[in-house]
Amino acid sequence: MKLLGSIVLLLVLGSALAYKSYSGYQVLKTAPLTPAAMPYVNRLSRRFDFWGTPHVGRPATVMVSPEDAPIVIAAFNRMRISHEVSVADLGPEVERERAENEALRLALPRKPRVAAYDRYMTFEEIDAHIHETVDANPDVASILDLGLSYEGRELHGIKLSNGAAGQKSVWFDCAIHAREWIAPPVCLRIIDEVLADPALRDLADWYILPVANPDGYSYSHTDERFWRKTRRPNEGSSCVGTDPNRNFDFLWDGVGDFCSEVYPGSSAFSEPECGAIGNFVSSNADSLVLYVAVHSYGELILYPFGHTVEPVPNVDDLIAAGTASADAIEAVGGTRYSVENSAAGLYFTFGASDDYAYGIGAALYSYTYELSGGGSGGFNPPASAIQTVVDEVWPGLKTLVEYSLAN
Ligand code: 0X9
Ligand code: ZN
Repeated sequence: MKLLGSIVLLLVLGSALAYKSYSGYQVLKTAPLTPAAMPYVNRLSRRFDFWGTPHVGRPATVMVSPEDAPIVIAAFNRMRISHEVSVADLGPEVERERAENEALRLALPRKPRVAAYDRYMTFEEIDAHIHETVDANPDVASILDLGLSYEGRELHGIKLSNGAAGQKSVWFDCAIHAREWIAPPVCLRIIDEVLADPALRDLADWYILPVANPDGYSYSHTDERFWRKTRRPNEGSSCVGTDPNRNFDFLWDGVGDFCSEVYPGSSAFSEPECGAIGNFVSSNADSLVLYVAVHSYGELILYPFGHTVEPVPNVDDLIAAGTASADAIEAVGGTRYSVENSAAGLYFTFGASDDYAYGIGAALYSYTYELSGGGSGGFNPPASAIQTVVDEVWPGLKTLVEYSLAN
């Protein structure tokens, strides 16, 4: 018994030790960015970890280690970008949020076939939930098997369908960026709603992937709260991982530092997680009407392209559908999402999933939703905020589906 107690204590201590403390890390916040500041911020964002999407007219937020803080502050000063310290020491904040999440996980055990919106679920819990949901609804639900992640986790989503041939289809993926924990509950809510409403299944076949980067998502639970990338090691570097949202095979840009949070990978689709989604999108191009990647944070509805502000051919429809969606979100509780071209803030990106789905001609309607932020670093809305976010975003996504299928 004594031995068992010691083993448990060692395990608990071990997992606490394995978790990155973020002690001494700071969060810096700039004044609203001027257009002139954008190219500098863009350059800095290749090396330092900017949170949310840096955007002209809005403050930018960057997390810095104790070693990097003076470098970034000096760069801001040189570029005349005024800034302040918004979190002086992230360590205690992250620890508190982690303790809260752990306590909730113990206090609120998962119920079979019930998605949790009162706490953050682990990858294993979400995967179990999807399987139970499919088992309980064999007539309308099936596993969407996209293969394996780099570390061998199953890329399992769900297909919801009325079974009719020749249906149009819509796609949603969540948490391709590991730390964006508020995203999977949105995907799970879509599943709940479409299961409950046959009329939604008559509209289209629904494909939903609640955790698109399961290795990174798991790692952000066990080791580093603010992990963003995949977990594939980079040959010749101690820096692990690729930004999956720079790894898609559309205008893939091979220039990048292994250690950057936006490292695009060794080749387009070097990451199995991205290749799996890309493969699905390209092989379902005939039926796919709408592609949505759910991210956090920023309260933005972004449409293609990310590499140019030149309007795409159906830009009017993209804006109209996005605006209808934003209106539906606002009607719930007043939160206003802004509908924008991904590059409009002059933050150019290449190889993103939304641009791939649109650019290869698979989905005429393609978006990235940046949900609301919260908590110490924007990626940690308290668990008590999850329900509010899913309650307001679901009507917006439903409106988006209805609009894109009707036009
Ligand atoms: O930069 C990204 O990948 C997304 N922002 S995030 O803060 N979640 O990392 C925005 C992607 C928007 N789409 C394109 N730029 N194509
Ligand atoms: Zn993201």
